[in-house]
Amino acid sequence: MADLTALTRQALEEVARSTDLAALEETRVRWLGKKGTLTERLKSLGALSAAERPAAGALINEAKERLQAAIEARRETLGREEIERRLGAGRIDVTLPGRGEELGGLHPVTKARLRIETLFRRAGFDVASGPEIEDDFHNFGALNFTPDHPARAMHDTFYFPDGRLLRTHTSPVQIRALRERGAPLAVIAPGRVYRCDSDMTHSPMFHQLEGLAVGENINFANMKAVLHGFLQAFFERDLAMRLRPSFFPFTEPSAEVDMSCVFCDGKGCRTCKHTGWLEISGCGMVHPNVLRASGVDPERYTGYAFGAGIDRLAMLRYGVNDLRLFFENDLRFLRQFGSFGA
Ligand code: 2NM
Repeated sequence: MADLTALTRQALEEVARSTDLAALEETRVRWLGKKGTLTERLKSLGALSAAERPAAGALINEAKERLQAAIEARRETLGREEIERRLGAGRIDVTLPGRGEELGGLHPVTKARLRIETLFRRAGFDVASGPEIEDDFHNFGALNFTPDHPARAMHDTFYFPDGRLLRTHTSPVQIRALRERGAPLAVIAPGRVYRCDSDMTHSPMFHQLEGLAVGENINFANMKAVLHGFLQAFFERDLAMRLRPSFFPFTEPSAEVDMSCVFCDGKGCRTCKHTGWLEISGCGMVHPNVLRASGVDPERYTGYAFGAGIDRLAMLRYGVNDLRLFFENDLRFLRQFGSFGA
């Protein structure tokens, strides 16, 4: 048993030198496994005399227990280190954005609308909104449509069984604003409108921009300046504008607004059908009947109003040649407008 002390010291050193759990396990098997050095020692007790056996057995067992305790302690240390190392290596910053996250963007019609709102706000207009389901009075009656006006027909307007309807323009928003706030007033009303119409160039739902300014000295020249200023700001270029006589129930006089073609600068191309002009809007001085229906005295106040298609404005600004692209929501199309802003 003389060498047992030396053997134990050697075993303990090997345990201390085991730098990972696998190495430690190898050390344990080498000393305490079925064919381990200390196990062999215990087996060899049989060769000793009965008198020597108990003392020798006690010494070997004591060495075995010391070694087991040392291995257990070392295993705990190495296990803790292993956990610390893994936690350190795989540290997660939960505030980082997720992998592969795609940024969304605004729909081109939304971008156009926001741009329009910004420009008109800059010119002193409020932005108003209202219900898409309207009644006859706000959509037609107050706007000086005669009871037999063709726009009221079932084949032009979507009606509900109770007589209400999907607004066919955003004029009712302006009627509501005028009745609620009175004159003077300057508002635009952008929004969805609905008509029984669907082909290459017409969608049953589309987006309209209307504007209304009412005051004591509002005149046709004010309207012309505001519309021209808006078009040049929206398209970010100098362009010509012209007015042609027209007719609407709610304005008198009325006019169509043309602007010089943004694609050929008025020289003539396919988009402007070789005329050099694009029809972009309708406008006019608010009919006295409309002011009266909104509780405004037409002897004291005058006003101008205009209407244009936001989808068409968006097509011209972003160079989109097919209206239907706006309503199909094909991601390959929409991704081309990926960034925010106008
Ligand atoms: C247009 C053309 C001309 C218009 C009229 C009104 C209201 F409500 F004030 F009477 N809002 N918008 C108007 C005038 C709309 O669209 C082509």
